[in-house]
Amino acid sequence: MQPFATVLDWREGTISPADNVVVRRLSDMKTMYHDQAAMARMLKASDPVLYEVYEVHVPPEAGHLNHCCSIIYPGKVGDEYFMTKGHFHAVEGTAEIYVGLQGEGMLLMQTRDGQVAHIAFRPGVMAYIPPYWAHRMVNIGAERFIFLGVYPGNAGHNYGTIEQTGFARLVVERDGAPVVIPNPQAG
Ligand code: S6P
Ligand code: ZN
Repeated sequence: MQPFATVLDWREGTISPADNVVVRRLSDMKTMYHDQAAMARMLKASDPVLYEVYEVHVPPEAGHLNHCCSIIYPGKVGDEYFMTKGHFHAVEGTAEIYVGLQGEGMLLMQTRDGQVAHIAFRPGVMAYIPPYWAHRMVNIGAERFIFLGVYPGNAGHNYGTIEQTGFARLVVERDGAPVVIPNPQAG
């Protein structure tokens, strides 16, 4: 294939041209927030977009690099901040790099054998997510949280494990500030 370029608008979080834009709404995340009553109340009123991902497709092979830009909107379900679904890569031995572009976030990570980690994001923070670590981003600020992701072409996504077990840590608001706490419901 030939070299190519796209344009990343790092203030807006868009990539032009993008091959695909993933749009995730509250209703796509029904079971993922700890306060199910708050989720039900919010869904009765509306079904807002929680985040979008501008994706550039490359061949799904190990030598290639997927790159995409995610925008998580500000907000909470109950006391839990808007976040991505979170996933292991389908090919678990693949890493990822996240770079913070706008806003404030928290990166939650965990392994299948019970290790957990988190990294606070502001513009310029560049995190390395090693192979075998599941990852979820959370918007802990009042503005949009925008970050770039780069990961191997063959990585794929496994959402099922996180859907079943949840994340070991939650990011919730306490006394007006974000805190990372153990998830009492984690399986
Ligand atoms: C892909 C990479 C990101 C996420 C995106 C949305 O490996 O980690 O592009 O896909 O931030 O998160 P999620 O968990 O819904 O895929
Ligand atoms: Zn990933």
